[in-house]
Amino acid sequence: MGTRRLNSKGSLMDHCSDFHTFEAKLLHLESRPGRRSKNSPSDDLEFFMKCEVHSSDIEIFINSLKRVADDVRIAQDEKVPWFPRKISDLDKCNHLITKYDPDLDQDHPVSKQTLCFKKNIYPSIPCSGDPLPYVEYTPEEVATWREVYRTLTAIYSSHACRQFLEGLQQLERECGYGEDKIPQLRDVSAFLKDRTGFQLRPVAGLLSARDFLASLAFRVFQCTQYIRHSSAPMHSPEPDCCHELLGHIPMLTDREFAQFSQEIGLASLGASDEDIEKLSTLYWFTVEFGLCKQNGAVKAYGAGLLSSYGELLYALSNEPEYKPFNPVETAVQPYQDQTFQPVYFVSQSFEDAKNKMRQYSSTIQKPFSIRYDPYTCCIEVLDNP
Ligand code: HBI
Ligand code: NLE
Ligand code: FE
Repeated sequence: MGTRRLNSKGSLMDHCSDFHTFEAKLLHLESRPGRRSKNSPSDDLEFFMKCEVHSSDIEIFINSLKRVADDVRIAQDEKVPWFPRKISDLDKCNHLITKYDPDLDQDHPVSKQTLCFKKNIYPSIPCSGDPLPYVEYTPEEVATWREVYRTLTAIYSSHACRQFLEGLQQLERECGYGEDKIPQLRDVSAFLKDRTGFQLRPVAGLLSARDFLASLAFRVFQCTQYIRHSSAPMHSPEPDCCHELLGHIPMLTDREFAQFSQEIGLASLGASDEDIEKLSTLYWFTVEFGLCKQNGAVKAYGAGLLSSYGELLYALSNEPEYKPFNPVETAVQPYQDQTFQPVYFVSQSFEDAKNKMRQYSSTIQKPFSIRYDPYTCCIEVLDNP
């Protein structure tokens, strides 16, 4: 995004098509008598405009404006995309993206409750500080949870990494996890906050990668609260509460993994669109679909695997391709968000993944550096000299 001020030659209307073509958002428009004709202002007006366009269009937009404007400038202070600096700023990080519109795509089964969440209850998402809403799930929804829980827990001991198994055990002992009821985000959030400082926030569906990653910087995990349709319990292309509660939450009870997740979030703050795309791909192949070596065997730690019986079996069969986790390569690997991944990345250990990610993040170019203050939960921005 950029901001320009221009002092237009000729008629304002002559130049509107540029604004239209680049979908420029007009932030300010002012006209005043031209300096050379104080006596007859209406004949010669100067226009000052301030607008925003997408960063990828800036150069070409500026060039076309320069043909008609005396003075075109990029506002220095707005070159860096906006990012949250305190936890309450996350109230502005809830831009949903629609991959599926259930009204248009009849093949994608979603439960009635999902539609209700998406259409009515949210997006009046609770603000930071509000108690998380309790949800009454229908008997059919609880039956779906039971089936997912039973089938997955039957294979976790051979397929899941050690940290996941320990986390799930704690949740079963101390947070009411079990097949008979869907855990409530409010209870799980309180439990997690005690362990690793992570807290949950309900969200109505897939968020933009920038918003989703930004919340991780504050140890806030944005969670869907509705459940997949009963006709497809073994795999859902989009996140649902089975994915969040079974895939992500046990991992987020682990201190090292919590740190890893937060660091991806911190790296994303104020990053360019291209860097967000790469970080989001790295998140995808680690937090969502990562594999790691443990005692000589390959185990799953990615939440997208640990919440999908179908993909968990597939990922640890000899069908898919494995590559060693290496951020520079992994960041540009195309990924699949509708069905199983064709390739998975294997880390030597979490520590190794964390060190490699840290090294990678330090190469992301930003005109400032940041520090997270855990006492105030605020981001301190330090200008680079
Ligand atoms: N939104 N609610 C939600 N949950 C996710 O897991 C999620 C998202 N938006 C983007 C996203 N994941 C991916 O782009 C990650 O790779 C960041
Ligand atoms: N495929 C996963 C599941 O079925 O639980 C969800 C993935 C969300 C990124
Ligand atoms: Fe996820």
